[in-house]
Amino acid sequence: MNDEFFIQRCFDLARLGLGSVSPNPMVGAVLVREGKIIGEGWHQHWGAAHAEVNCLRSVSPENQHLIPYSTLFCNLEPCAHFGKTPPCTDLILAQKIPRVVVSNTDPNPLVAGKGLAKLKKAGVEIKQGVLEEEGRWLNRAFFTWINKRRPHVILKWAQTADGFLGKKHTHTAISSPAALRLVHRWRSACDAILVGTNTALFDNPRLDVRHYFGKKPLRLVLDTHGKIPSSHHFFDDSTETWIYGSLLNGASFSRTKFIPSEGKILIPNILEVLKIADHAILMVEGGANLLNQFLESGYWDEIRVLQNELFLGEGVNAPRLPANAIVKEQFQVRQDKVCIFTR
Ligand code: AOF
Ligand code: ZN
Repeated sequence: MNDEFFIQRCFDLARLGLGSVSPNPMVGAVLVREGKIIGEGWHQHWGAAHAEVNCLRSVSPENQHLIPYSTLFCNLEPCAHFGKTPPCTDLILAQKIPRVVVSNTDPNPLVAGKGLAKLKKAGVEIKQGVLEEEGRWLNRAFFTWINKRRPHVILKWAQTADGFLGKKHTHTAISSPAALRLVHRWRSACDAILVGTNTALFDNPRLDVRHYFGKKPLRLVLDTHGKIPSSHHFFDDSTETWIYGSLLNGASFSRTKFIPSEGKILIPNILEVLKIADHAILMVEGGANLLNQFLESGYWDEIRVLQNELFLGEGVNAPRLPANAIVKEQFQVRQDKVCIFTR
């Protein structure tokens, strides 16, 4: 069994934190002695124990004596700072672990190479960069959050085979139930979902996670001209919602916040407000106008397109993919082709 095999296992463990750790990274750790895994752990919730801590805690009493003869695999460089939890490097040194293998160095300026340097200085053998590209893709939202200092922006749309989002001024169901389930899974892994006025008006979306399980993201809608009827799902106060527009007369809400705004809302402002609230992953679900605004301004990190076999003949044109978009993942969900692009 080589180092890549165990880093791959770290990725699998890390992924169990999807939807629960943002804006922290997804991290998994594995302790290996002579090719045998004797401990495993992952970062389970934001603010809770780091992967390395959970991994070492999982070692059975009869295997504890093997720790100073084992290799610790971790997809992210162990931290060297006091955050919500103490530094993982101190734990590694206290447990006398002689070898550490990582995929990515931590871009967080509080760590940024300091973790590995500290371990190296203390005589720990270090190997870094194992499956580095896979690790960066897994934690792409975290890398955006730290490197670009703003939320990771995912643009998502469903289109027909002939390139339409739907018929004009009416709701058109395009995706199959299986694809819908996938979208709800994507939602549960996001911190916030945004739609424009027309989508909210004509589709009346709930923007919830009823076809999957897990976290319900914040709903965000632009309604600066007060066009969305108060009977629409957006005003049902069922989950945390931000409405860019004016407060409804006489209505009282507990989970719905109105952000007073007039005229055009600038994308950097939306991203800034999300950032202040620690919402690090935003999915924009339409409509065409809003998606095009994100594309034209360059505020996108990922594009997810579901394409069905339907032919509509006419309707609202799907956004045009930017020239610098490259396919990163491609798969089929029943009759829907799913494509994930990055830049
Ligand atoms: C690790 N192992 O499992 C994770 C790390 O506030 P804290 O203490 O949770 O620290 C959060 C930062 O620590 C986060 O921004 C990232 O730099 C690093 N995350 N590091 O060694 C882990 N989740
Ligand atoms: Zn740590």
